[in-house]
Parts: sequence; structure tokens; C-alpha cells
Amino acid sequence: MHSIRVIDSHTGGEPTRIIMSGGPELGSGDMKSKLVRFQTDFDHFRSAVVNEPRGSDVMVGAIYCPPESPDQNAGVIFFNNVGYLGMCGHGTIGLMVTLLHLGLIDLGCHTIDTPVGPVRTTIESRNEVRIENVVSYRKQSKVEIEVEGIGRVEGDVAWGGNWFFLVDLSEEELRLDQIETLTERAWSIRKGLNAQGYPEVDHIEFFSSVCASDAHSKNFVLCPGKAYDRSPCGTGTSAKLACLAADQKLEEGATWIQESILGSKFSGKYRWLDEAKTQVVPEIKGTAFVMADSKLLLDDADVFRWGIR
Ligand code: PYC
Repeated sequence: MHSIRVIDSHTGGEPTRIIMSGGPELGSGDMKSKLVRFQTDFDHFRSAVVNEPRGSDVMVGAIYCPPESPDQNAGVIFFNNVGYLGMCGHGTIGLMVTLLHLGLIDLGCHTIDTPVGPVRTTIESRNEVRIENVVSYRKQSKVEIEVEGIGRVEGDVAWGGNWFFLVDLSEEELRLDQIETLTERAWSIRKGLNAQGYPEVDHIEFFSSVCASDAHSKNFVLCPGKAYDRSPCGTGTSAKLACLAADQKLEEGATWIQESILGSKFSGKYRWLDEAKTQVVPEIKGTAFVMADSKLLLDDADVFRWGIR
């Protein structure tokens, strides 16, 4: 019988399950090479941890690793029901709250290595974390695609640690009781986009200006495995900040409150990385809660021990 110790948390309603021990041995090297080893040799661990019957489509998993260099505090690789994520904002907030809960780190500043670069974090209290995300940018604005069953759709392609297609639905109200139609709409857009020259984009983000009075925008984010993000999505909010900056719709340093489809909120701001103003360094702040400290058991006799794939 193999056992894996995991800690579950949620950030604005979006779960994160972190492998603390009993996970795959990823060896030494940088986070990119650890990610390749995970994908190539140990993908069954990913499925065992996040897929049914132990997990669900919405579960985001993570493996806590040693950092690339002793100057950093930890390394992390995020994954989901279908594969791996470059970065994960809600997951990093969950990771920091988890490490604090376990007494592995203190309040204050810590740098975490991810496969797409280091992320600086500040744990402000037991549940509140600020992250300085990886450099983000808008790759292309006003991309027009033809979507089966919908017609012409326009949006921006942007990087916020993952690739996003951001569609402005300003006049529409994004409501929880429309999850199924929003999911199908976003999935059709993703298929159209991937077929029409943007294979890298795996997150679709709708945003509306119909939102809570203390927010600037409400979003609906469809993740790569067709589950919607319950949180406002840290990498999606970073991509949004990059677009706002490029359009000169938000001043450097000004606060942006992003509401999720559930009503949970992240606050964000950005600073320009370069004088030419092509890339931003986003900062995202959110709240996470630890929910479980458990041992997953993988019984050799169980045909579903590596999850339903
Ligand atoms: O918070 O960056 C995020 C995220 C990505 C996928 C789900 N959440």
C-alpha cells in the first residue's frame, strides 16, 4: 500500500491539494526539468491525486519540492485533471497558507520557484497572501475568430503564467445559474481558437462590468480540463491586468478588484517591467483556508488506484 500525504485548501472557493510527501521522486535540476520528469514518468501520480475517485475535475494539485537554489524557499509544480499548469495564482496563495499552517515558514516574504519562473510572495496573516506573479503581457489584441454555433468572437490573447483568451462581455451579467451555458460557450471558443492559430491558449476568460459594488469586474474562467475556476483566477487576473495596462485603462499601482463567478475577490495591481511598457509585473492578493490534512492510500488491488483517467 502506497500513501501520499496531502493538504487541501481553498482560495476563494477554488481547491488546491498539495502533495507534501509520498509523491514522485523528481530528482535534482531546475523546475522545468522536474516538470518534464513528472509528465514523462509519473503522470499516474497526478491522476491519483486530483482525478476521481479521490478528487474531482475542479481540483488543482501541486507538489511541494525543494527550490532550484538555496536562496529561494520552495519549489512547486501545479497540475489539474488533464495536465500541468505553468503557474497558478490561487494555488500559490493556498500553498503559502498551507506552509504557514504546517509551521514550515513564517509570516513575511518568501520566493517560490515554478516551471515558468520565481514568484515572490508575502504572507500577511494566517489566511492572506500577496504574490508578485511572473512577468505578464498581452500578446495580441482584438483577435477575431469564427466559432461554430456562435459566430464571430473577438478577444485578447495574453500571458499571465498561463495562456488566456479574454472576451469582454461587459454588458452581460455573469451568473452562477448560467454555469452550463457559460461553460459550453467558452469551450466552443477554445476549440475555435485552438484550430485557428492559437493552440497554446487553454484558459478562456469572460469578464463583465456587472459586478459587486466594491469590484471593478466579474469573471468566468474556464480551465483546460473544462472545469470553471471558483476563484477569480490569479493568472487570469494577471493576464487581465496586462491587457488593462496595454489599453491604458488602469494606472500603474492602482488597485483592481476582480470578482469571481462565485463572488470571491482578488485585489491586483501592476508595475511596468520595462520603459517601453510592453510587460507588467502583476501583484495579486487573496485569501485561503486549510481544509484537510490527509493521507491518500493507493492499494495495489484497486484498479482505480491511479485515478479514473
Ligand atoms: O489562480 O491562476 C490561477 C488558476 C489557474 C487555474 C486555476 N486557477
